[in-house]
Amino acid sequence: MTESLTLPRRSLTSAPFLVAARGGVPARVPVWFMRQAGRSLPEYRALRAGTAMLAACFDPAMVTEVTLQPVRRHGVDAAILFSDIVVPLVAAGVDLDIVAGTGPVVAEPVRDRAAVDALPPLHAEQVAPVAEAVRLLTAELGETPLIGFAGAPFTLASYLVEGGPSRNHERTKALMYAEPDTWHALLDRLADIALGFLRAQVAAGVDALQLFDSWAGALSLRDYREFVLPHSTKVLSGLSDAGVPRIHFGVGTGHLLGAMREAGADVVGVDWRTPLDVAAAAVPGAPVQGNLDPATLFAGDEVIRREVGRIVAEGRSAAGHVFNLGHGVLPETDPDVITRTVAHAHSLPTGR
Ligand code: 1CP
Repeated sequence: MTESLTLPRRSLTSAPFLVAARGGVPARVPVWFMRQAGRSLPEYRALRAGTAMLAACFDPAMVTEVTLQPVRRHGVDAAILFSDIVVPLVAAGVDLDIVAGTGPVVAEPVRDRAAVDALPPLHAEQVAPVAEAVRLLTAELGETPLIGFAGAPFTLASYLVEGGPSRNHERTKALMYAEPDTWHALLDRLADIALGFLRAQVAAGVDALQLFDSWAGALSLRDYREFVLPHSTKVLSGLSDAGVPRIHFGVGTGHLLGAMREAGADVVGVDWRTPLDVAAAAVPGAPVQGNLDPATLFAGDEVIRREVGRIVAEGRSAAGHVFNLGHGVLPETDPDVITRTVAHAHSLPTGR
C-alpha cells in the first residue's frame, strides 16, 4: 500500500507521553493503560449494549466515544484507538468473528499453503471507518495524543492458525517448524496487512503507534529471530518515515527485548516480569513502557502506591519512561482504582 504519510500532523511537542517516548524528560510521568478503553467501564458497557464488537469497531462515532471515555474519566496522557487486532483481517475479507467471552474465532483456520495463498490483501479503503474515527478523535482530543495499533504478524498468525485463542500455540508452532516456507509466506502477508492498517491510521492522524506481539513470548530468542523478527521488522521499518513513535510490546518477552527493539521500535513495552531497570539495560538508549502487574490494581491503595513508586524509580534508569500496566486492564478492575493510580503516578517527580 502506498498511502501518503505527509498530511499535516498535530504538533503536540510538549505532550508528556510524546516527550517521554522520544527520550526527553516530560513535565509529569506520562500514563496510559493498555485496554483502558472498553472492558472495565460501565459507560462502555452501556454504550456497547446491543452492538456486536466488530460492528462497534466499524462505527466511527462509537469508536470515537469509547476511545474518549477513559481519557475523560481517568485523565490519562494518551488515548488508544478502540479497535481490535483482527479488524484489518475482517476488513480484508477473512471470515472471522469476535465472540463475546472468547475472543476472535476464525471460520476456516489457515493451516496450509493453499490457505495462505488465499489470504486477501488489505486495501486502505476497507478500513475507511477506522480512519474516519481517527480524524474525529484528533479533532476532539486537544492536547492528548492518540495511539494507533495493530497486531504483529506472529500474534495474528496464532489466531488464524489455531482458529481462536490458544494457550500453547501448538498448531502455530507446528506449522512454523514443519513448513517454514509456508510460515514465512503467511507472516509476510500478515506483515503487509499490519503495515497497511498502521499506515492508514498514521495517514489519518494518529500521534504514535503500538505493535502488539502479545504472544511472541511463547518463542525462544532463536526462534523469534528466525521466524518472526524479519516480518515484524517489515512492519516497523515500513513506518520509519511516519514521524511518530513506534512502541513494540509483548507478554513474557524479557528474553526478546533486544530483538524487539532491533525490529525498529522507538519504545520497548515491558510486562511485569522484567523490572524496568533490567529492561533498560537490555535496550540501551531506548525509552521503555510499563510495567505494573494488572493484578496489583486489586491489592489496595497502599500496595498500588508502593508498586507505582518502585516502577517510576526503576524507569528512571531508562532513556525515557511511559508508565503503563505490564499487560491490559483486567475486566473486573474497579475504574476508581484506575483513576487514583493515574493521579498517584502524576504526583511523582520525573527526571533521571
Ligand atoms: O483499550 C482498549 O481496550 C482498546 C481496544 C483493544 C485493543 C488494543 C481491544 C478491544 N483489543 C485490543 C488488542 C488486542 N486484541 C490484543 C492485543 C492486546 C492484548 O494483548 O491484550 C489481542 C491479543 C486481541 C485479541 C482479542 N480480541 C482478545 C483476546 C483473546 C485471547 O487470546 O485471550 C479478545 C477477548 C478480543 C475481543 C475484544 N477486543 C477488544 C474488546 C473490548 C474485546 C471484547 C469484545 C467483546 O467480548 O465484546
